[in-house]
Amino acid sequence: MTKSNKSVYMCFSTDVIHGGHTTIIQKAAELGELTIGMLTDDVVASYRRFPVLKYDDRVKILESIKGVSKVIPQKTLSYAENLDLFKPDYVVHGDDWVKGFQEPIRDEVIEVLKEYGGELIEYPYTINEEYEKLELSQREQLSMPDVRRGRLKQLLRMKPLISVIEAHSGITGLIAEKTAVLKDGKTHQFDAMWCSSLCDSTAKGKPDIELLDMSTRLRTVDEIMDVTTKPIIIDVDTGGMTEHFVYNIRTLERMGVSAVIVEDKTGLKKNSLFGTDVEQTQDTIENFSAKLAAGRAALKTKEFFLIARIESLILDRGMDDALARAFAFIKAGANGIMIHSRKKDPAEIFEFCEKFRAKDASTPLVVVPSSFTTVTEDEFAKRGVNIVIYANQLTRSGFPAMQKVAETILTNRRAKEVDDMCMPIKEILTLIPEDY
Ligand code: SPV
Ligand code: MG
Repeated sequence: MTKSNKSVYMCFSTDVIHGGHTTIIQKAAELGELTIGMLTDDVVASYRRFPVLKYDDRVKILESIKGVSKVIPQKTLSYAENLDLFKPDYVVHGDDWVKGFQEPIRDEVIEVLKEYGGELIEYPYTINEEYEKLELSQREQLSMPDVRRGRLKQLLRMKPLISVIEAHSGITGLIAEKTAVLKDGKTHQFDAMWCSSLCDSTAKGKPDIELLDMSTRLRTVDEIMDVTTKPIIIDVDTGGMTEHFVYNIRTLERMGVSAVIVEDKTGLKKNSLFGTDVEQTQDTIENFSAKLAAGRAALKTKEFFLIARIESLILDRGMDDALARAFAFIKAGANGIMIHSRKKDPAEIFEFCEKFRAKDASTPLVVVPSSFTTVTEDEFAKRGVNIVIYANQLTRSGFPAMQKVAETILTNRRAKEVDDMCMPIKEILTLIPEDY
């Protein structure tokens, strides 16, 4: 076929270029002048996995391939914006998107093409074991401590808001790693995992009073790390004695954890959501600042976050106290602030964000909306929040489901009545692929 004056469009995201890609690029280039829409890093991270090669490098590679005329950014998974702009005669894709996750994207492409008389051309997609192995090795790289640790910082640069869900075991880690939804042409995945003291303790049938020792907490982190690639933020409660805290955070940093959140309480820690119903003691600004400074000095990398958690609103100590602490803790060495509240009304959280951001435009701000659940991520982002942690929802949803099944079996003295409440046997057997 000779090259015509037609225009052709393809979308790429990959950081592993293989023969399958170059073959389809060649075929597309034979149809006309080929433009590649390269998915931006934030889109790749939300749809597939964190890109090992960043946007600029991926563009350079594609530009150097014979047949590619130019490479432009595609800023959403949806092709609509670029198709409207360039109105290519052809869109080329492998036929692997006919079914599955990308089906609605394909449907939209067909619709947009129909509007101006463009055509979709699909070539058979070849599954090649070598390519699959390449992809797997990229994923393995992402799980290595040095790569994983730095990804939280990279994500904060890439996206206005990081969405984090709790994980307390291998299986909840996999849910955090793999759950994805497609909505309005955009994909959503959790960016990172929260290793919650509440959920880690609950999973072991223990109260959330800093009872689990650090070895047990590290074991949970290791279990999650073993089967996932996303960054981990760990809740280290009060951090314990400063002399122990400095060792523990260095261990976490070396393991590839990206951030610790340490709260400004002292003595016997109780869960914050008890508020003032139980006795809880807030540390002094001086003591806690000294703990943070010691922690900062112990760390080895620039990419690790030491996030100070402020309990002033939880303990009804007021906004001024919360703000004074935030600025003092940053001065002492914290490079992130978590502000907590147990109120359903987000007003005090919003007020803190506004007053904090008036003086500090860049330090990452973290919230845990367990009580103020009505606020959307977009709203948080507008108010200057950088990290939203869904701290306990997997535990709170899994536990009642199991309890109901246990009660139903006891009531009926057989398992038939719970058949529909349970995942089919076949699915549980294949839930975890053996080659993960
Ligand atoms: C946790 O998840 O363990 C937390 C957050 O510390 S909260 O339970 O809201 O205090
Ligand atoms: Mg906790």
